[in-house]
Amino acid sequence: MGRLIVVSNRVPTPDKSGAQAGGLAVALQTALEARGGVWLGWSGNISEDAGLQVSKVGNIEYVLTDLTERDVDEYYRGFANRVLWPICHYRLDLAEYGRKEMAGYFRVNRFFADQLLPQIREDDIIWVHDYHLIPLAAELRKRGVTNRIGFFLHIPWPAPDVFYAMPVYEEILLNLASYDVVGFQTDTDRENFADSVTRQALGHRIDDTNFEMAGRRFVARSYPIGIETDKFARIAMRASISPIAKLMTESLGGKDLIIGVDRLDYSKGITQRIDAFERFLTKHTDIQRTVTLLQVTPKSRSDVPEYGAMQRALAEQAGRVNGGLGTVDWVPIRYVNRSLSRQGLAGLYRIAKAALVTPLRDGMNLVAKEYVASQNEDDPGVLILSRFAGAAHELSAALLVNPYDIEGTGDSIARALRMSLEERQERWRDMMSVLRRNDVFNWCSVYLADLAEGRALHDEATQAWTPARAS
Ligand code: ADQ
Repeated sequence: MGRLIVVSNRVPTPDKSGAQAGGLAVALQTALEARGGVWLGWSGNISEDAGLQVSKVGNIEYVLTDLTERDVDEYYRGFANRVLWPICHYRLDLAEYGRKEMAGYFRVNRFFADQLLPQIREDDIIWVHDYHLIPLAAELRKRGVTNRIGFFLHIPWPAPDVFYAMPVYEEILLNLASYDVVGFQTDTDRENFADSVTRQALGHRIDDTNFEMAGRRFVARSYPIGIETDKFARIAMRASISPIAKLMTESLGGKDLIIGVDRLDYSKGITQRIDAFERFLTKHTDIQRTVTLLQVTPKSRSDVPEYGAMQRALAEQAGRVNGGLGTVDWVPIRYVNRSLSRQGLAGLYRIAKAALVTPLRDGMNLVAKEYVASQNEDDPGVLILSRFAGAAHELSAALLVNPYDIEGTGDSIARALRMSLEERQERWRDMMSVLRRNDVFNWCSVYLADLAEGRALHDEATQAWTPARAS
């Protein structure tokens, strides 16, 4: 068995403070540790020094590189987060396409390929993560790499007409043919991808999962990502008596808690959620004052202009609702711009009667899964989940809502708060069995099994095809 090489934009290097890594990092580290391997990516630092920072922990070598200010501006803030991210989340209105940024995106991918090349051994398998690095395999193939290379897209793949609005869509699509396995979160994403390929006759579909494009055969399948289900459940059980959960319970003064936890991002539907909560408060006046919404939203990507504007708009919105409906002894919305520890989050999830997970679009949404795993089976809370989150494909026992339907979502809040114990338990058991079946370790091993398979086919199919390069 060859080693595993993981490449992602950012690399979660083990934290000296002992803080626990998220589920994805734990699963990948477990796979890397078992096979031995390398995890390569951006250090998060900006400098003109292209030297690699290498450290070894157990069986895993972490290889980090700084990027220059220009690289970060064009590749990360520019093309990745102002073109690919909004387009994949159906926000064509927010996409700021520029040739300079696109060229920077391809340039940084070439740079990563150059850094990775000396690390690769003959029987290594390479797993590339997310939209920042789509062209990486094509760049490696140009450099003569014939290893198995897989790609996993953590965010949605949009409907073809949305995708085609990106001026450089053809090149992005063709670059994916250099992978052996292209993984998506849901079948809908995979079908959108298939339609994007076939509608413009850029390639063809051999069967459900096998495609041919640009002279290469590859597999495209969905691999819904999971969480560390059992561990999260254990943490939540202990965390329900943690200081933060106690403090929260005391400060609620007997009121019910509804929780929302999201990075500050326009895809998460936080504005619409606050509107829906306000509608619930003004329509269901009998239970209005029995509940408080805690919205925990750490800032992210603050240097991308849309995010800074959204930060201000949300703070104003929460303030307006509190000012209009709050009383001296009751604040409807507690809005917190902070990160919390996993224990802290798990404790809050566990005491919350309902979670509002209402993204306008989301690849998967792990918060939905974490909330379910954190519940007490004797008295579980209700998950109110957007049908546009990837998680809705698996968690169909949640209260599914359309986040654009403000009144409907508001009514679902009332329904959640009034739901019988029996119905809550039935829904929870259903969701929990899905989460136990497909946790993050299962996700990782199913993907890697597909990636490791079919070497013979791959050896035959690897051709000296090189996609046109943006410069
Ligand atoms: P994200 O868009 O970051 O991930 P999500 O799946 O919800 O979205 O994951 C967020 C993670 O951050 C969760 O584990 C959550 O606990 C944590 N988190 C959020 N707020 C926090 C806070 N205040 N304090 C501490 N932790 C917090 C992308 C895609 C998703 C996809 C994931 C994984 O956009 O659709 O599910 O990758 O593939």
